[in-house]
Amino acid sequence: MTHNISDYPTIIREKFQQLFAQEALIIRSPGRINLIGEHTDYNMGFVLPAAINKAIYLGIHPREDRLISLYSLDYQYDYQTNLDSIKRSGKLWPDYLLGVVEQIQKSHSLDHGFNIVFGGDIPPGAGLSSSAALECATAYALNTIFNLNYEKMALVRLAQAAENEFVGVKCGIMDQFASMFGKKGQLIRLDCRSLEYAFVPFHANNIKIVLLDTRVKHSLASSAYNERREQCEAGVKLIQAVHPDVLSLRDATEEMLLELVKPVSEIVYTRCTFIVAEIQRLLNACNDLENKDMQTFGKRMFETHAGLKDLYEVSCNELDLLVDLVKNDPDVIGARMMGGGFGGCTINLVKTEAVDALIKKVGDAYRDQTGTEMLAYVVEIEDGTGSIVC
Ligand code: GAF
Repeated sequence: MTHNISDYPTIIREKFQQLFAQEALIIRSPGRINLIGEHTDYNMGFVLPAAINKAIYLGIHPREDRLISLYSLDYQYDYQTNLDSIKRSGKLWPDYLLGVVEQIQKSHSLDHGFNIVFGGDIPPGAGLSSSAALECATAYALNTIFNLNYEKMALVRLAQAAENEFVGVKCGIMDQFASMFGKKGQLIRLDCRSLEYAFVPFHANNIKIVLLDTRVKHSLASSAYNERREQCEAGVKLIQAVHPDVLSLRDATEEMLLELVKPVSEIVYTRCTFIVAEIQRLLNACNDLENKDMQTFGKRMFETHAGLKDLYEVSCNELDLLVDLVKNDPDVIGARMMGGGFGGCTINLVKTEAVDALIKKVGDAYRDQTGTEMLAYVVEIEDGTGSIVC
């Protein structure tokens, strides 16, 4: 069930009262987009994400006992467990919250359980990081109600560790970082090695960020993601035999790949060439932004898509179709698949006056060719995780 975004805090508050007769603290934690720099985070490169105006809203209140009581507004079912028996639920959403509790318990012994009600308007499975948003919301909420004194960066790491260790997806740091640190109107240029970051204003004069949702999520998404990561690590190992100072693909060059990786494994070489090129592409794209050269920036987005499709092989027919349908449209400045891949959304920079017509045109063609109804979200860049005062 979906609700109007502005209603969420009120609906959660009311549901909380109804279920637990308590006044909930409400946390908002947003989804993310990423303009360019895909699969570069776990290779210690750079990314250029931003938090958006689609978010998870989570109400929380401590309990007297050690019970954990969770309720999903959108899926309309609850899940209960105990602080002393946290294990994987085998269900759709509880693991994102329980993984965070498990991480926190590594350094704090919590004395009290808690009640949670949550919901939101981040479409699940669309590649907008609803899971990272839920992890960040949970981490921020527990930190607040139990006065745990974690810095925001520690909460990001904790949320990422929950996804890596409990959920089992070896994701990088981008999604949790963007959700936690997002800032209205600003992209985040994040160095995933040093975790230094800078806000970069998005020169969106007359340009809208339009997400076109394939509505598909192919099942190999998380296994292929972990496999890509392993291939990158394999490439680094081969290079390290001669260049021990190369710690990740961030430090590798095309020459090193040619000389040391290609002779051993063509597939590992192909994956690694994409990453090395993508890290450089992001740096160039940041210069384009600084020069307010959105046309060149947009071209690089198309190049990223081509690399993700042909070299990294994480795209799918539906994503390729959505990019092909806008590729020669003069009102589209740039487009590409976004996030981990194998489904979800494309991100498109579109001239404002052309947005409605473009969505209609692409939606019709997508329906004709796939039989699936495409969805479109025109998103704004918003602040990151925080509590809501209503
Ligand atoms: C997913 C992961 F969670 C991120 O860490 C990142 O690797 C992304 O895919 C690809 O850029 O969203």
